[in-house]
Amino acid sequence: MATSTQAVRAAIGLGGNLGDAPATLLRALAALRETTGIRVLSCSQLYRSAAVGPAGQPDYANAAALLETTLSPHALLDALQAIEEKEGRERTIRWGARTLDLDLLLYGDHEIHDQRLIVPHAEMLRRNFVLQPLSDIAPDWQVAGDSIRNLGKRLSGAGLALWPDPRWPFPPNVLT
Ligand code: A4P
Ligand code: MG
Repeated sequence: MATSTQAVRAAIGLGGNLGDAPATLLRALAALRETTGIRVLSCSQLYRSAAVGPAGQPDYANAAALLETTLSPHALLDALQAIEEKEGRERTIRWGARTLDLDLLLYGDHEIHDQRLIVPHAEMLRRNFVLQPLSDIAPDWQVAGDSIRNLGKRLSGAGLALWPDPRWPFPPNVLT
């Protein structure tokens, strides 16, 4: 896998709305920890959010994690997609229901626009289920000239709530 020498801080979004989604997200975090070139620094609280996309889907479990990585952005995307596939992710309908979705939200201060990768993630600033979890762990990260905390406050909290699950071990702002 392509690696760069210097570690870069990256943020990812985790989501899923089929099966036991909190358990799937926990397995994804364990798989990230086991990936060479990735260190998981912290993870947000677990949220429940109303699905954005085709109607009639179950609610999502959503969370965000902060990583330190020596992988290039594209190698990191490869790693995320390999974990999605291990969890039985099938790519059929855009924004359709899925066991696991891992999005690369931020990669240092890099801006990437190519056929495989758009970073910062194209939809993140419009999504409370991304910015709220990210505010738990990276409130001061600057994106588009403002902090994640402020950007999140501008969005309505509609459709978003904490998902209390005794299996979820991450309180906000705690390094794991
Ligand atoms: N891609 C480009 N940029 C990125 C990036 N920054 N991170 C490309 C990850 N992938 C990126 O993604 C399609 C292609 O996007 C990938 O092959 C990659 O090269 P996908 O995961 O196969 O398909 P998708 O997820 O259905 O499409 P998309 O457009 O990535 O959707 P999103 O933005 O991931 O949204 N509602 C709630 N409540 N919570 C959610 O988490 N998630 C989605 C998916 C929809 N509705 C949701 C949620
Ligand atoms: Mg996606």
